[in-house]
Amino acid sequence: MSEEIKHSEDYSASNITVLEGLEAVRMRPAMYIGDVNERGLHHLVSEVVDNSIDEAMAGFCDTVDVTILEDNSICVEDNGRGIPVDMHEKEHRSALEVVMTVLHAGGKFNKNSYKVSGGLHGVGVSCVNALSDHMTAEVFRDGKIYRQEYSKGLPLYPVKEVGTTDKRGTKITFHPDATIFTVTEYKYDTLANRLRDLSYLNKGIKLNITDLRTTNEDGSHPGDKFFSANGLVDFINYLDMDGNREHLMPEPIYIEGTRNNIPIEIAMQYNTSFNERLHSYVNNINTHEGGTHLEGFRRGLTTTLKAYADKAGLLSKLKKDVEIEGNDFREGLTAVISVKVAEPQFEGQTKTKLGNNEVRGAVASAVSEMLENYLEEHPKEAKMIVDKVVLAATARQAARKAREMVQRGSVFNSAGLPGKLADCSDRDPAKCEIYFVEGDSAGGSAKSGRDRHFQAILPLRGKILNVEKAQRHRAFESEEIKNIYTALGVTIGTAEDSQALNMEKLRYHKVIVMTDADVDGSHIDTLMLTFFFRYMPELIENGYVYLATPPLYLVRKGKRNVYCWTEEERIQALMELNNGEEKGVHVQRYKGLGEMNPEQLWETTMDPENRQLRQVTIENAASADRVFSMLMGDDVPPRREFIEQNATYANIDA
Ligand code: 0RA
Repeated sequence: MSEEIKHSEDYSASNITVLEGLEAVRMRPAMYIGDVNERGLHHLVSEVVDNSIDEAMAGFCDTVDVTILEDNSICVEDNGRGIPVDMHEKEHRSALEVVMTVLHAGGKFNKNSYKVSGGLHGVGVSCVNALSDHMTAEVFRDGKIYRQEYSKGLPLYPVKEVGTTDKRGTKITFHPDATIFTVTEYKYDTLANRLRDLSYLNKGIKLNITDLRTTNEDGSHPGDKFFSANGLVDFINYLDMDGNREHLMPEPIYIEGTRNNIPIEIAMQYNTSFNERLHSYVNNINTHEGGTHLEGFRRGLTTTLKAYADKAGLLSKLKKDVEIEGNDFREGLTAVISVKVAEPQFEGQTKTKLGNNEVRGAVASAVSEMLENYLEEHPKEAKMIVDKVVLAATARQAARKAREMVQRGSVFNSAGLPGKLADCSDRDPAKCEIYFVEGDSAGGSAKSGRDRHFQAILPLRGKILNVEKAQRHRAFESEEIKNIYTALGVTIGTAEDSQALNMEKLRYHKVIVMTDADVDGSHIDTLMLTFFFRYMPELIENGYVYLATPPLYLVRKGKRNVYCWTEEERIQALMELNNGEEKGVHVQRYKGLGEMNPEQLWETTMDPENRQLRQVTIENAASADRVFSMLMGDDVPPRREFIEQNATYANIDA
């Protein structure tokens, strides 16, 4: 057998494995990237950017440029060493081709730097390639430019030299395959927010984004440049820069070190608010659901602060019947925790909860040691923190009494439900919905119009409390908020966490806020979403929270009614019913839900067959957090500016 034949057999043999790998990704994309909707689409960018971040963290590059092209292709370019292009001995093709086409091949070339970043599933660039109808890889190395293109993951030609350059680096351009994804339009804010997070999580790297799809008045393109010299310390300051939080310390406490080979980085700061802001990351991935690193942080924080307070005799101010507990250390705390774990195990509903047990102790001991040092060296700050904790414990005592009220309930009917609740008859939560409706009159229409088998109605009287500005026990004293808890059937406190939401008895899996399509209505939406985000984030995480969308217009000619949700639909309806003429048709602008009769409300806004519910999701917890405190806080100028710039909830993808 000649050498040449043997070679080609090997080549085709390895091609078959490649094909099988790519086929698997295209058959079950969700298994690799989470989903094929907006989240998965944006996830592709993270996968590619993460490789460049790895190269930067290994010390070989300092800039990553992300460009959204006119056709929603994404280009990611770095100034690193460039992916090697030499022939791969066993595979008989270039290393670049292997990295780009073989599942999980990326790591093999990166022995020296152990891979710590990586997208949600760390699937690598070959997976992005498989899900792209077109991809181009360009490598700038040794003065030359190399190129290879692919379609659905398969090379269109072997790697070729296409010119000379004095640049160094790697440039990957891909266009997501519209036969795989339900949406293919990139959202600038989603990508920019992700890059901003990454710049704080990986200090020293310049991350730039440019959007070529639109042009500014001066001919330039919209874009942002993200760079952080101080990493998590800058992150804390950014998160709290909303005008509503006064920091208690001149600088955040910063902890950086390695325990049991686990790199750990933490920054924390106490402020004058009542909310806890805790963002945790594992290998640059936002762990929404927390996990062992967070447990370790809380344990280290609580034991160290408690021991310090005891030793310094600072707990004497505490009333006799008040016991200090873990949660008291969290009021007004902003903290970001970032750990790098070689083989992370992700668990939980959305696979964003760290499961590795070895991380808990490592973080706890790192926090204890470094925090102890800090407290010894900063007695003034230490006292301020302990005083705040004592105050929180005292307030919690009051809150507990209010909570007991919530659970006991005086305004409830014989079934222990709020008197204003028109409940449904079905008892299977998965089938049941509850509508929170603005105003008693719309509440009345909703009650008559609904399907009482599975739809419950709770009318809201006016605006609910702005929880962004209230202490927890004040919130629990509010009648409306008590009603919401009782109607939903949820309580506060689980076996693991006395503050967590107990959803075991949740009575509805669709929680729908229905308000007028006007300024007041959108204010109520925001108040309600703020409440759910701060007090019941588990509901949002599970995908249970929705906004109803009543139509804006009714266009009527004779017996034909057409409901319209947008201006375009109104014009379209005029075309269809009356050749575009205004005369001879009746156009009604709905200002409030109350203007619709029960049948119309059912037909347009409540009937599962016709209605358009908007599911509330949180695509980036850090930005959502800022958005809520900005929208609901005291500081009006930034809020106005924000609302002007963002017609919809920017990061609360409702
Ligand atoms: C492994 C080895 C070398 C470079 C890279 C990986 C690399 C991969 C990516 C992916 C995106 N950008 C990247 N930049 C570099 C080079 C090893 C050497 O030159 O000795």
